[in-house]
Amino acid sequence: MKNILVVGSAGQIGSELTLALRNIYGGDQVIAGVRKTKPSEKLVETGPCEVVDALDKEGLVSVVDKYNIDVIINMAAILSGTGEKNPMLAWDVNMNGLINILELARERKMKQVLVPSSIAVFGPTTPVDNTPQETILKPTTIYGVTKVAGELLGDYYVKKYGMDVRGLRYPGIISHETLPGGGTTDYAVAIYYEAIKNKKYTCFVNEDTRLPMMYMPDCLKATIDLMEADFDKLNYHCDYNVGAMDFTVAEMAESIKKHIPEFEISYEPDFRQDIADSWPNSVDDAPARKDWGWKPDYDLDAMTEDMLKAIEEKHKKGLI
Ligand code: AKB
Repeated sequence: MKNILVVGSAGQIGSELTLALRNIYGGDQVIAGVRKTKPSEKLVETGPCEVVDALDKEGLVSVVDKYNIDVIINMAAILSGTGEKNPMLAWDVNMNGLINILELARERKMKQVLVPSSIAVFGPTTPVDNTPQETILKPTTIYGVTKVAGELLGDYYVKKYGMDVRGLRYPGIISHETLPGGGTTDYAVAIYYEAIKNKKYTCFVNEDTRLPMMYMPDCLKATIDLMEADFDKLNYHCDYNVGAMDFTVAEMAESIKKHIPEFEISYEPDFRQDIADSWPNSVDDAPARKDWGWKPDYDLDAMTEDMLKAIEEKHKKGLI
């Protein structure tokens, strides 16, 4: 039996991951840790919710002890766009929050810690196509800097203290339950909402921008499969590349037009263009496939069909 705490449960990945874990391990076994954001009804109804701030170590300790937590998942982060507007905040949340969690896990001898990473660890000097697992990590965003440091820190706790710390380099994650906030890849979610609501979208990166992306069901599968993988089979710990699909914004627009022919797209690149340009087009995830059997299910058109259907439903119900 595991008692899992998800820090950052109200966020884009955290909200759906908490529900997916509750389906597997039982509602009472998975504690939703939320900071200021009001948790969704689904989160409140399906299991315990606690106010948790990764920067408040005492508060973390009391929740961890109350529920006998032995697995902790750190989904709290300041993403790339917000990070460039407030680098000190990104450093504080992403580094001090992480070290609080790792130290607490060490002190309480927890069974496992999940520390997410991102394609933001790569930078303009990294090979851009099929980016290898082992490559140059010289990011030019503060978010990327904290993610490289986070990978190294997690690996250090594995080596130094014999702990089980794991993590994936998430690509842009696309979903229709909870909106992402403050990331560069947020356009790949916003485009679907705007296609349903207004039949048009103005994108903040240009039409040729190609980035690695993943649909939420694959993101949940990758996360849970890595958590459940046999530790002895892992050749990496906190930095697995995971690929699913990659496409340009123009290709996304074409995929949407198959369902909404009148959809129009225009482009007004802002500061996030530079961030997107510093990240890979696609990643090589051969070690994840070999070590723990990673294999995605969704491609662009399958995802588009699903996203538009789900958002259309919300629109009809007046939820968006
Ligand atoms: C962002 O755009 O900052 C994130 C990420 C790729 O980690 N979605």
